[in-house]
Amino acid sequence: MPIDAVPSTFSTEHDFAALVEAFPLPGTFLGAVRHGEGHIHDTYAVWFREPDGSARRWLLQRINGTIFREPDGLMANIEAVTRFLREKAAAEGLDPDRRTLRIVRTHAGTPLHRDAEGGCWRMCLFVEGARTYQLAKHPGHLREAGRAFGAFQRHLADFPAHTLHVTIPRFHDTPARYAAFEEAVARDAAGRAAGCAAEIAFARARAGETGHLIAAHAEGRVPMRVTHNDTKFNNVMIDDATGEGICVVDLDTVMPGLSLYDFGDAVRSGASAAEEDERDLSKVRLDLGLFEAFAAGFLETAGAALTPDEIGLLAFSPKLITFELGLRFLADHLNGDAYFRVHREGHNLDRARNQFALVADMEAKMPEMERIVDRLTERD
Ligand code: GN1
Ligand code: MG
Repeated sequence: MPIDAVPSTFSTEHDFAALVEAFPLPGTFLGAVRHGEGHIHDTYAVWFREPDGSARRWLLQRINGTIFREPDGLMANIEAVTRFLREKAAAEGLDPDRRTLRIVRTHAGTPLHRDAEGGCWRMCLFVEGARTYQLAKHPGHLREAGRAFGAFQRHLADFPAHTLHVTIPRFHDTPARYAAFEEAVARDAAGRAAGCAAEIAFARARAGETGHLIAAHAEGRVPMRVTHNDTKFNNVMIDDATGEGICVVDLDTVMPGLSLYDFGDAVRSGASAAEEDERDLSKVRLDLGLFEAFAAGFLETAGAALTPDEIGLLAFSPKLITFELGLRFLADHLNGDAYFRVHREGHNLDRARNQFALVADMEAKMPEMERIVDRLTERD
């Protein structure tokens, strides 16, 4: 990259010069800037002047150790999965460095660097010439996201799932999330329950639906697979030149799971007409055109691997995970914002309201969502 692409101001949040020294990177360190919109980790782009005078950036992240209690297991998962995906990309004649993450090990040969306070830092290659979007700009984006997440699913279909560490137990277990929400209401740690009676009532009215996917698995109708578990639309990198969804990022929660939660979460985040903390709820709705585009892309790349029961639950899954995330935001608001990073007073309550508004809109549109899936899979 030309050197004038380097930002003019840098972050002073950490001693970045000392941190980057732990990793064998070529060139002279210039500085670090905050990167991305994640709610969990601290992410920075770190800039270097290369020996030839050009500029290059890498991605440095501090893992949130409160949420991820076993950072070594987490990194073992990511290294194993990316090694596997790199081989699949190479076998298809694609560039592994643009199709999945490349983790840079420290001088000591470990995937993590621990700072003096015990903070865990990791480094990876910055995928240039591609970017993530908070909101889809057009249906083509969703189709590409669908193809990328579907390919991720298909590529990992023969990965030995039992070798993965469970980085967050019961991550997408909606009944367990519901129970945690009820506990948060009962504890009312931040004294906020009285201020969200309507949201609590909305959640309670839907308590009976939380077990549908877990039950389908328990009854042997949907299989356990290797899943991503955080398939937000903004976790797909879209190539600037070709518009192709090339790389699925944020692999922290890759674990055994149900493909329907992955499908649903991508629809929740990508096919909503508004961002997930939009306060004007009149803007929050499921865009059926975007839903169709995502489903078409996903079915194109993963469809052959899906069972009839999985396909039968595709339309339902976005509603369930949207409800689950609404429960998590509401519980976190009640707990005093202990989990998700907030940028303003009541941010988690705004997010919960937004997700519940999206649930209500999906409820109204469920027959149309079913029809779209039927049409795409020619079941009608
Ligand atoms: C968190 O930080 P981010 O955006 O990657 C969360 C997801 C939520 C998402 C909602 C480990 O992901 O489960 O769906 O926020 N990740 C974790 O924006 O809890
Ligand atoms: Mg994430």
